[in-house]
Amino acid sequence: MQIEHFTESNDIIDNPPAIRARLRKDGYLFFREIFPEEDVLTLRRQTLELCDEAGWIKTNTNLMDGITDHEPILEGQAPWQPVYEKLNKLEAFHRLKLHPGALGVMESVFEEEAFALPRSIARIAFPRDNDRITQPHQDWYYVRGSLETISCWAPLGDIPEEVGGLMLLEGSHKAGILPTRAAQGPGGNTVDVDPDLRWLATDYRAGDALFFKSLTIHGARPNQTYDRLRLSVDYRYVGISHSVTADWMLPHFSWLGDNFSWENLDRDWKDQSLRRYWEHGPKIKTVPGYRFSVREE
Ligand SMILES: O=C(O)CCC(=O)C(=O)O
Repeated sequence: MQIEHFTESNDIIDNPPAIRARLRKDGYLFFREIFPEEDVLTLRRQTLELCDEAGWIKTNTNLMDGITDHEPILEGQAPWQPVYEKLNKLEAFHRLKLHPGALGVMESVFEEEAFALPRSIARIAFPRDNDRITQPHQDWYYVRGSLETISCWAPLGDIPEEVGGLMLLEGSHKAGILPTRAAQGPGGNTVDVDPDLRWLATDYRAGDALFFKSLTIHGARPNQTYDRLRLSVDYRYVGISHSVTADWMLPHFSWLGDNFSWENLDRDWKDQSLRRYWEHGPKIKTVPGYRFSVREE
């Protein structure tokens, strides 16, 4: 499959009309250095420490290289759950999405205050598992609420092309809401892809952020290495006047029970302004819960 590179939008970051026009045209915005590299690498280290505790990191290797010799584990599976619970307890994981760099871009897009959906998502994608990577899909299927919701995908550390990362189908948001069908991998669904459109990706670096519309088709690129974990986060944003699906006010995998409740996850947080930040800011409207069926459960 031919994959070309994203257009970088750093040159228009201070030009909100140009940002909106590009998002409308291409269905995505890609920026270098939106998040501070140091914050991203701290979160990478903390995540890899959890992987190490779980026995997923190869002994006598540099932790920050994220080298594994463990059999692949897919999100949702039993051994993944305690790791993800601990990851969800990390303040840095939830704080990153509130960085002014990302919020600033979102305010340019929405032309009003931006709201980061409380649910944060992290991916620990194993090598040697390419039959179960995220298949091409539209986030609308999972997120609902406002059709204008923007997803932000960010690498936790450098992700060279051979390690994979996210690829996106340029201009695919113009096709409307597409029918889904069951597929392997995170999310468990896929859509048909217009062969006339171009797949885009890049050599990701710590601090990069890829923003895209809820109808823009995207999926994971295969991890062609034998031993490198691919770590990333994905966050969602709306304008403060938009609506959010009630489910997205809850942690990711909240359907597994109390371990994935805010009461459990944010109990020991030191930063009180981060803890349930949506309860002390302007109120966001919610719409009834929609929960897709999770095949990995
Ligand atoms: O990182 C992945 O494999 C999936 C991410 C994704 O689909 C998203 O950010 O919407």
